[in-house]
Amino acid sequence: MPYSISNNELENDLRESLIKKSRECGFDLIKITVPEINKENKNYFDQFLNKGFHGEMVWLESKKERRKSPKKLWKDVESIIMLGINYGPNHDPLEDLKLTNTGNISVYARGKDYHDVIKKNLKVLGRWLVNQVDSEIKVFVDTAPVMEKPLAQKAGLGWQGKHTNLVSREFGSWLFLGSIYTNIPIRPDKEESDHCGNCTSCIDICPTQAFPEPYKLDARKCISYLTIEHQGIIPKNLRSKIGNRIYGCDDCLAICPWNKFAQQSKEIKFLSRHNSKDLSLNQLSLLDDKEFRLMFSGSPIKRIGRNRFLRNVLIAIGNAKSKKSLPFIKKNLRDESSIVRGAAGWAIQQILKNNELEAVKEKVLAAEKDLDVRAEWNLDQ
Ligand code: B12
Ligand code: SF4
Ligand code: SF4
Repeated sequence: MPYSISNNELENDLRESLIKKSRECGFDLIKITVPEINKENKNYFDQFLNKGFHGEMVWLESKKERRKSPKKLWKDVESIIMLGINYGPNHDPLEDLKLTNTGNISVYARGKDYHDVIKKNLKVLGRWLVNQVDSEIKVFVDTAPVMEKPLAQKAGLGWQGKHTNLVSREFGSWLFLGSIYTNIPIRPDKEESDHCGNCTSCIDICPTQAFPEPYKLDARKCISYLTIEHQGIIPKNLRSKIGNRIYGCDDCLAICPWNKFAQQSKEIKFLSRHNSKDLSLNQLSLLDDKEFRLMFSGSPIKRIGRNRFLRNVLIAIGNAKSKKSLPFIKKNLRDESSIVRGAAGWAIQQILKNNELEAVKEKVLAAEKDLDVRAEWNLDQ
């Protein structure tokens, strides 16, 4: 029997059923809010763009009005149902940074692509809602112009910590977000308040000092941006800070003291599909396009493509400084992609001493006449 939400008692029934159904659909948290972004968040977002902190992510700017105003994205929206799925790891990801010859993939990207998993769950829940109440819905996860973190805080799922991500009392830093926009008004939940206190752990641990101030991120310096969103060569001054992180970064998330409440994810699709042997940096540096696509099919990593991925792997190889990697680097000095050759040129310089470098330099450069490698070795400057 469909619900009518014209009186409180029936609305309470609907809320209870919605919460129950959201659990069946795999969500760990659900709260409801009004379709408005707080004024301060809108101002902070404008400041972020004006300072150029978004770097190459021009899509943040191009749809900024829709991002700042849910009604501009969909004029009929009356309520936003914010949902969270816990993707908590089974161990401390900071430990993986010690395995310098192994590529470190951030926790969110170790399993199946969360966009696909969450979108599917959102659609099932949304369809269920439409069957209960005469309504329309739209579902979003990550890629639409939706300010998910401010909306999640407004709904009460958690608060935006000084690292700018949403922290949950129940799940710490490890929560993916998704939303269902609906044209029915549902009583909103209470906004969550900030519980960071005097803590500055996330700011202090950041390898690239990407936070100019608490709660503000200069994405251009963030390893997550550099290894995932940034398309060209990675600025030289930041390469050594990247360590073995070949896709994303978790340091500011992992250090948060609220993770003492974190729990391992129940969603098996988020379990890591790789073991450390698969992620040997030298082996990864051999992947051609077909092998890359096969290895990362269904994973968010596939999105950045083989060349950007190899660029990251070669930078990590340079940071590991193992002479065993030399043949792998040399092979990549001849790669078809200029960003791969450039990263290989940088990596070899991290491993060979100046006199050793001299010995191979002329040989490699004479054979290749490669502008990218020449530029890396400062020969044309
Ligand atoms: C662009 C983007 C990125 C960019 C920029 C990140 C950023 N912090 O802006 C990059 C590529 C760097 C990135 C990295 C990551 N991302 Co991302 N990303 C997004 C995306 C698409 C948009 C975020 C956005 O609008 N940024 C613009 C800035 C201005 O907004 P903001 O971060 O909310 O900034 C607010 C605060 O800074 C605050 N503020 C500013 N100044 C001040 C001052 C004071 C005093 C106060 C109180 C507040 C305050 O106001 C700002 C506006 O609301 C969202 C999905 C979505 N549609 O929302 C996912 C999303 C934020 N990313 C996510 C994840 C998981 C990550 C990574 C952890 C992935 C990884 N392991 O590598 C890292 C974390 C890095 C970090 N410390 O933020 C999740 C976060 C989930 C959560 N629990 O919060 C999201 C929500 C995707 C999802 N659906 O789950 N991401
Ligand atoms: S994800 Fe890494 S690089 Fe980015 S802000 Fe957090 S600690 Fe810094
Ligand atoms: S590490 Fe500390 S400052 Fe950063 S989000 Fe967690 S509680 Fe807040």
